[in-house]
Amino acid sequence: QINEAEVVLFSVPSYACQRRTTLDNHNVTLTDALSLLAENAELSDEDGRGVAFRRAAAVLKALPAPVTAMSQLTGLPCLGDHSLRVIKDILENEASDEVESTKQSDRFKALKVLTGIFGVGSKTADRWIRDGIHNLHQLQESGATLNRAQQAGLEHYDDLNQQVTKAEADAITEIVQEAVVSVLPGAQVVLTGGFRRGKQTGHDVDFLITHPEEGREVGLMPKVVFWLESQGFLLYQKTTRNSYLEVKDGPGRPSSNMDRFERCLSIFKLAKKEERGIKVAVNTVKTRDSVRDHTQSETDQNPQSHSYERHELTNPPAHRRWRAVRVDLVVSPISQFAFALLGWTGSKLFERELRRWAGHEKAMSLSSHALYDNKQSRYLRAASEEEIFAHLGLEYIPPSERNA
Ligand code: DGT
Ligand code: MG
Repeated sequence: QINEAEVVLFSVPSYACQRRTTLDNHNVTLTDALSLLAENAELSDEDGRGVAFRRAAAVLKALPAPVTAMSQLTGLPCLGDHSLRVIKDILENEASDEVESTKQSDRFKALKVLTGIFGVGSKTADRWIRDGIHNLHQLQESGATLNRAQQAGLEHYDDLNQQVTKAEADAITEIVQEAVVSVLPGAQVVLTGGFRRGKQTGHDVDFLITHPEEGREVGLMPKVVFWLESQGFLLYQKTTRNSYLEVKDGPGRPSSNMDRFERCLSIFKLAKKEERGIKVAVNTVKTRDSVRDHTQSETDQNPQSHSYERHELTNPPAHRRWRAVRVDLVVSPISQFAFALLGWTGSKLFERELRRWAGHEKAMSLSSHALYDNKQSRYLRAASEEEIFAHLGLEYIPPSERNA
């Protein structure tokens, strides 16, 4: 029995963008449980419930020590009845029945497997499940029509469901840098997403590209894509105008340079570690793969190098020397760069909370393009992330502390 006087009480501000959340999470069991319920809600098209669980998990991620008693949570924000019930179950019984039964449920398992295909969202997965498709085998047998992204997603399913390491992200950074500088000297490449926040693994690698002279970035994306494609680095790519958030951008009219904001969703063909460093490594790989010149003894000598092929369902070549990796490229004009950098660094919840803070507390609209002040009816300029936090009346939080 814990004496009340010994219980550590916690206190955190209510918006995640007011808090410092490092990767040092003292409540992994609790946050994993709440994140699983969030994921299940999101996959079931219940976004409101999903956000509630994400916010609750984020509060626990920001605590300086493990939670040991419910009484410690008194007064903490964002912990609704449902989340508190889950936390209580885990503190008392080491597990939550709801979390365990969700994890075991056929529907959740099927949604996970199907949305694990690049290009497949919860709506498509739900439709397939209603047609009796619960796994990749059934999908392949069903004759369902797949778009180009989904075909690529299915083909590289195992690779794309294996976490990308920091070393792989660094190797891809070098390739992207070479591509960008070759087609536009002086252009800059920044690693964003989870890796910028200091994560050691990720589901993809995110880049933001700009040029210090406004306007020079126009037309850059197709050239970069052409360079990468001609060097054999791309297994799939689709370039789109970025339309994310613009709809919700509020009263401010979208700025005229918005249509310059381009995004390329791609799948890279990354040579495995022992193959990297060889100039035009991928082309070498291709030749070697096609002539199948590798011997069994190579496999024995270097068992780890073939770990990517394990459980290969849809793409079974025996000894590939490369793996598929999801890579996102975004090009931004320098005038919007700070907003784009802040918007693409994440975490997703941190971003959502920044926008909620801006709207609810400051009557401002924040996007990856701009910050609009509704009271002054004007856009606020910023050349750095620090300036954006200052406009928002927030203490600056560095990327490594945005892991909400
Ligand atoms: P990961 O890749 O699973 O390790 O985790 P993150 O944090 O890198 O997440 P990711 O790659 O999905 O997205 C990176 C950040 O970019 C994320 O925090 C929010 C933002 N983001 C994602 N998709 C979009 C989009 O379509 N438009 C904009 N403006 N931002 C996006
Ligand atoms: Mg990412």
